[in-house]
Amino acid sequence: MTLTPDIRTETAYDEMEALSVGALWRHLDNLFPGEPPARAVPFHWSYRALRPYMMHFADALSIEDAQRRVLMLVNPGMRDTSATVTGLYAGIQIILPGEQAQAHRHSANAFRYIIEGSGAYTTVSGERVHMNPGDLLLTPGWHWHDHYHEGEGPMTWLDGLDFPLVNSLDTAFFELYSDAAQKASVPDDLSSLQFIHGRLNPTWIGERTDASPIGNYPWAETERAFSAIAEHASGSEVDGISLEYTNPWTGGPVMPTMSCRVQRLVPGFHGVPRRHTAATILHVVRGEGRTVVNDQEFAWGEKDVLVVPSWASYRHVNDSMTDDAVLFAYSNEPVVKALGLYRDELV
Ligand code: 1HN
Repeated sequence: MTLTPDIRTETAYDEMEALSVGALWRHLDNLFPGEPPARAVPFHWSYRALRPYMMHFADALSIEDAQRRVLMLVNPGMRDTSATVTGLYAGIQIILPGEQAQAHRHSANAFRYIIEGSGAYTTVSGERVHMNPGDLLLTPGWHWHDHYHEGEGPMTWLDGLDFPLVNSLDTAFFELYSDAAQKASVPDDLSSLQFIHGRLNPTWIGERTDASPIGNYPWAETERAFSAIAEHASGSEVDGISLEYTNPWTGGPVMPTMSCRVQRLVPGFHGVPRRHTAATILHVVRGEGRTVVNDQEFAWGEKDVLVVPSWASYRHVNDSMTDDAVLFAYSNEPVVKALGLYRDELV
């Protein structure tokens, strides 16, 4: 007996496709993999290899034409979204003396981790925030921001954004500001001056935002923390002396979608391997070392960038017996945790 004499299995799949219908039994393995599939691949970008291209375009392309002069670090497994790893993006931006990068805002959260040079500032919601190597500057979603370089020599920094996540949720908005630059409306570096002391929050500020109100977490503070901790803690056996930049209102990550950390790997550090479901981007602040991701070994040097996808095992090694290695790391851990999807294990 047949219930529907007009339907034949041989042609049914095509007919259903024309109706925008799929057969779950043919897709179960794809849709419900036993463990996270490797869409983002482990990858390493050498700063030394990128720098000539940055310098070339600093010469060949005006800031007005580019709006932002940035080399995107695109994961070979995620070319369709320009993501560096799941949910996250990294790029290297270069700005020359006298250049003004047009003011704009977007719903994506952003930060900059300063690599080379000094004398530039970014204006975020009317506050000029000055940049020096090793500083972490925040531009939370929908804050107007523009950059100006009043110093000498090129400046470069790592841009971190969550736009791959924002785009995947169809929540991307973008607007140009009416002028190239915002006018300063508060004293320079005000938010850092008011908040950076950590456990002393200004009581007169009413609005407690889920993104940190701090414009700049300066390298000088990071260095103070590392030297105060010195050898009094051995840190994490996986990540070394790993410190998280925090939102002073919550004690949590600096922005709702991205956790930013800085980690010191002492001379001779051999990390224990681990994997977790947060995707991570690492930038080498100083030193040299290697990271083994799954079965692949990546040797890294100063200013390089490296990605560890979700559920890839990783272990860090600092082979030097005399010098520290310092890594800046950011991840989508707050998103993964907020959704109850975080898992980790030593492997
Ligand atoms: C952006 O606004 C900046 O403000 C840098 O410097 C990189 C990448 C994608 C979208 C917006 C910046 C960006 C970006």
